[in-house]
Amino acid sequence: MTAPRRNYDIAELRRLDVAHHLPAQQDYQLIEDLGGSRIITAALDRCTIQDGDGNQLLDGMAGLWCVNVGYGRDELADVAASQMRELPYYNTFFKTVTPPAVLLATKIAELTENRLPHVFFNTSGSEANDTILRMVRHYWAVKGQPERKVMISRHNAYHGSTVAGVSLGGMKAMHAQGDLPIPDIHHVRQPYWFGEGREHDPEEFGLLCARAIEEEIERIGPERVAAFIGEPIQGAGGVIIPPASYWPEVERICRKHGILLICDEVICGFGRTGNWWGHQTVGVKPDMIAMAKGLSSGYLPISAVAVSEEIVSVLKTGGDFVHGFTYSGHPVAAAVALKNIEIIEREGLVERTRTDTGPYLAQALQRLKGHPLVGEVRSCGLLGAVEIVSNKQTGARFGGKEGTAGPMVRDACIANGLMVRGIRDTIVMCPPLVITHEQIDRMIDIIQCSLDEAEPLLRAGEEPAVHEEADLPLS
Ligand code: PXG
Repeated sequence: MTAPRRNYDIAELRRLDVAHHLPAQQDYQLIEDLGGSRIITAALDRCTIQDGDGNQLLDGMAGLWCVNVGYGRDELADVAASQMRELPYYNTFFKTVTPPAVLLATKIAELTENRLPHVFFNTSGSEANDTILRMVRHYWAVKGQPERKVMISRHNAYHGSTVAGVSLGGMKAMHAQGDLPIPDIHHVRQPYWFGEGREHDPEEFGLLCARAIEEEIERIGPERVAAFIGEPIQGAGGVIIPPASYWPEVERICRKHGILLICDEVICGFGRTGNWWGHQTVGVKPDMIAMAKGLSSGYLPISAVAVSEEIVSVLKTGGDFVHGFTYSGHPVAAAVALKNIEIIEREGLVERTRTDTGPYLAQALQRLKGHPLVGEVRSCGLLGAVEIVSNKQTGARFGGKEGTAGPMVRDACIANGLMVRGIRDTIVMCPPLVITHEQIDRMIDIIQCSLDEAEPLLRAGEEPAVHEEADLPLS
């Protein structure tokens, strides 16, 4: 790590932050009342970041579910600089392309074992899902079934923040702003066993949730349904790991009704669940996937949609697909993504997640199971979650209402040197794939002592002082 440390005037930056910068998914007034956001100034090693007050934080979230290879990769900086010098920009419109875009598309196709051999580039996960929505509807129109428009998704899914992303997503608080979802997007129940299915056997519950999709298809009329889209494991919804029965049944239902199956791999891709793709972990073969985040480990913004031969062969009969972005296939981002994938391969990070760190995290989480506040721990690869309850037997939440405990324990974790996310009553984690055993132990120890610290406050029924700080109003 060769980056120079800069001497920022943090107080002034916080003042300017309040005066001029509008943060993502926040209550602007709350940020002003707090005197500005926490300013993250540097990465100290692969898994540690530092804020402007000099606090060091173990990054249990890999940034925002994205820094898979960890911070401080000089190789990625070098490849970006050399591509910028050679060709900083060119586009993929009007019969042109650049070498990194072609090579990255080829590499992604290879990572899907050539089952999804065609790749369209964008810059964010949201844009990838916008591309999917337009491409799916256009595909059916070209195929002579323009009435197949309906996309089925799940409540509490996260597919992004653009109009299509929010609409495909199932976040009520996001739908409430901007008059969304757009027409012909339907949402069905999520396979959240701990939150919504404990009266059932988990595998039965998985089948029940999958069949909710079929019921919706029958209600709408199969001839009107274009596709089902889902995250193999819901991330922003609270690391919801479906029972093993769920996804194979979803696939069976999609195939039976001739509906496209789409996986949003924005979080689950690039080794996160112990395979290259989350869909491999849950055992299905989608027709299209969206990817972003781990594609470049967040070093530069880039996303992609990988598409089956069948879909592209139909699109080829439809003339121009009039869709594309200025930065589709950006050569610098593509060069960084290629090098990032090379690092994941060279260091065996997918296998390490599957056979070493993933199982180690699963075992370490077991230490929290006996805590009086912990209702369930779950993990898959290096995605983990801890459910916080007031009553272990009944699973009741604090104050009789959902949503206060996660952000409170999260704040305690940050104060204790660990960055995690608090989503409703869940603490979730998604560390860099290079995290060590020692760091996993430290992460679990900090969560444990933060639960201890939060318990008396939660039991006293106190409103958490900063309960909404830095958390999505996801519901
Ligand atoms: N799909 C999935 C599965 C995601 O997790 C997106 C699409 C959108 O990606 P972009 O690059 O457009 O942000 C995401 C992003 C959270 C949180 O609160 C999660 C995401 C974004 C912002 C906040 O955990 N995931």
